[in-house]
Amino acid sequence: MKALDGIKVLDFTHVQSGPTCTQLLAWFGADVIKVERPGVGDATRQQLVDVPGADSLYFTMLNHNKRSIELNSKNETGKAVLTRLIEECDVLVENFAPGALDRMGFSWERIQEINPRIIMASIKGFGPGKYQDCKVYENVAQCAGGSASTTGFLDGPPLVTGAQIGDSGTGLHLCLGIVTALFQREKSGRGQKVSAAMQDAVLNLARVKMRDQQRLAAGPLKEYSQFGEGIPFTDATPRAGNDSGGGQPGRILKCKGWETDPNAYTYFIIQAAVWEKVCDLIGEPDWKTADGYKSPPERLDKLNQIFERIEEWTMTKTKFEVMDVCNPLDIPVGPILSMKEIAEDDGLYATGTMVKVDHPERGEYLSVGCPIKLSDSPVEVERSPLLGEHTAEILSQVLGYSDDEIQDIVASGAVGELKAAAE
Ligand code: CAO
Repeated sequence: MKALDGIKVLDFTHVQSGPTCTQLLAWFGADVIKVERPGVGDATRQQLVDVPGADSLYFTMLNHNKRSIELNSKNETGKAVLTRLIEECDVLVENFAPGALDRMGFSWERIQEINPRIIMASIKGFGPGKYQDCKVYENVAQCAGGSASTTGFLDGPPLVTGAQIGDSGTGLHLCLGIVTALFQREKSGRGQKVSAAMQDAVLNLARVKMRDQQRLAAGPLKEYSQFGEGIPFTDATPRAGNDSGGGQPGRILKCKGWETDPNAYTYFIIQAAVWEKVCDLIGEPDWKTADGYKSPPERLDKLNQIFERIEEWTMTKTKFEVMDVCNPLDIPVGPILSMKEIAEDDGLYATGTMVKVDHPERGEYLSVGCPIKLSDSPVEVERSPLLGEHTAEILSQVLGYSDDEIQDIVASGAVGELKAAAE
């Protein structure tokens, strides 16, 4: 038994943001039915292709545990089938460009008419307002949500991050909204509309930078390195390089081998509680009691000097040796791990955080498993569906069409050619 057993999701999502959300719902046990344009499907199937003729990793890693139906939602018979799907499903998730669903004839009002219990969940780039009609991709959201202006070094341009906080971050937010709406439906008996804008999700994840924006009114941000460097603050939260975002100063420091290995670095935090242990470790025992060093506020204007001294020590160790020495002392440190190192970490496969998946077109590939572990609802990662692989079984088993009716639907051009399920 899985947490969302019995919940049917009409998955009208594409690219990354929406599929991230519906993949989580599938992992939690929902029956996720991905609706794709006949012969075309989700555009990511054919983007960033590494194995010619096979679905790309972009697609396969975002669409595990789903079923795929090919359906033309602009064809009259296709609209009738879609109406039946809306009747049958508990949740409809979509991330089309603004207005696309309305243009198909499926406004929220119409969807509610068809099924008052349905939860309709939408991702758009922006919420209501002057940018509501814009199409938006990941990096636009990172920029508009305040993340880019606060990422990077003070003397460089704004930077986007590798973590897909705009797409996958918004998908996570939407997923929580859907599960919350399902919970409320238990009492109200009604569905509702759940909306998550990518700008809002990024801003939520960059919340601490809005905290700092307001703290500027009370004077310079003393935890930022620029304070110790004597560089004046402007009226907006600046970029802070690798400074810790919180009250415990931290930096990325070089480790043994940094000259040739771009990831031979560690993150090192001088948490106040372990300051004395840090001083002993780096051979500066006097700093435990010296004026200007003994308390956290005294150290704020000399963090660069302190971290340079710590770096002299970390450069004598590999990033893993730094972990081995510091962990028993409760000094918080973390190695900068490359994707290669993560892909080779057996411990992550043991927990299901990394998985190996078989695929009929591409063979075995690595994927990231479910990062949320439920003790009573374990996740088994299954491969993504081929385009239209489940059209026939969804028409017959979920929607109850007879063989003759299915032949008529195929003849109308509303669905692609029926395929036998692949192994
Ligand atoms: N049958 C028939 N038509 C279909 C269909 C189906 N099964 N599925 C989609 N379509 C149609 C849509 O109705 C739309 O047609 P119209 O423009 O005539 O109304 C058309 O396909 C294209 O949809 P789209 O505008 O959503 O797609 P796009 O590639 O042009 O834009 C994106 C992509 C992501 C920019 C846009 O969907 C968007 O802004 N989404 C919201 C924000 C978002 O999620 N962005 C993150 C994406 S992940 O990086």
